[in-house]
Amino acid sequence: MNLNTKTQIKNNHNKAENFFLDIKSGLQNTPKKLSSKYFYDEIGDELFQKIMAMPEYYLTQCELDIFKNKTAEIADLITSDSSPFDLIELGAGDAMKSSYFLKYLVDKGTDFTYMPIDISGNILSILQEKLEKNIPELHTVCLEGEYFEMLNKAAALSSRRKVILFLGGNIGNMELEEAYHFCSGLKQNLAAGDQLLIGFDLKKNPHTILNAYNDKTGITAAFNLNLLTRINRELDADFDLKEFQHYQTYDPVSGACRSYLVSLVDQVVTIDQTSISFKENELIDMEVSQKFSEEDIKELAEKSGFEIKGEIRDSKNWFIDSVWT
Ligand code: AVI
Repeated sequence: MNLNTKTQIKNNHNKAENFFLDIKSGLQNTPKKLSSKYFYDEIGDELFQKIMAMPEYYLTQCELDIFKNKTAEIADLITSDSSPFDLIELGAGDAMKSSYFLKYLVDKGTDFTYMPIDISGNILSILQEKLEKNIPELHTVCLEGEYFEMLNKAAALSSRRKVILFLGGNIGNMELEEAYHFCSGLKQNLAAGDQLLIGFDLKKNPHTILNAYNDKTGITAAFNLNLLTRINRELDADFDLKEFQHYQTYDPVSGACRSYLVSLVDQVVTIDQTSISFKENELIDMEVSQKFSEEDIKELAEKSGFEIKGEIRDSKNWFIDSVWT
């Protein structure tokens, strides 16, 4: 396959079936749980763009500060081995931050292929169009699907060394045990010399963190509720959105920032042919956005078999991009 093209590789196999099974089993669980990976349909993508533009949601500005103002430092860490590489971005979204880095590498004449992986085909199409317009010299292969499945695809397409980007604090959307399994899995998928650049939102003033997920404008609430709309549309369900309310918590000791939807009444919701009962005040666990200390990051790297090669912090010292090998 010629990688010097703008390519989009999809894997829609079983996508709808997996969505149905995950949602049904999550809602039959005690406590009820939905996976935040399903937030990102077309409307979810738009709402997330709005979240990233909110003044309260500091994460984007912090990592943007790193990618805009410390680009050379990132490049020094990642391109210390001058051999050509594949730059694979997990959960690339619209690559708002990484595009500064892509432009920098292209301007320097670096030999690399950019491979964004995302579960949302919609956002990948938007990204591809944007990159074609803004960095036409960039070699891009878009991979639509789950991370590990698409990492295997990327490995099958090219045998060059890999640099993985996992930005935005996405690792925080996993429970700690899940994050450890995820990082160990990544390590097992990488060869000697491959690298991982991973973004962590740091523990900080608890008010700052809670405000980022509890905005007065209600955008984060709409982001959570949109998953119910998606389930109604795609799985023929009848959630009444007025009967659910967003509730956010932050525990500064564990660093877990969690969002829930609260059922406001006793109610029964039907999904396809399955009835799900809710008691008044019963919760659906929607998302964790884990915050980390430096020790937490070190522990996660070591436990999953990585060595920390370096790190870059934003000027407020609120966010770290850590380079692991
Ligand atoms: C994508 N992820 C890192 C976001 C976060 O901060 O956990 C998702 C998000 N949820 C609510 N606001 C933003």
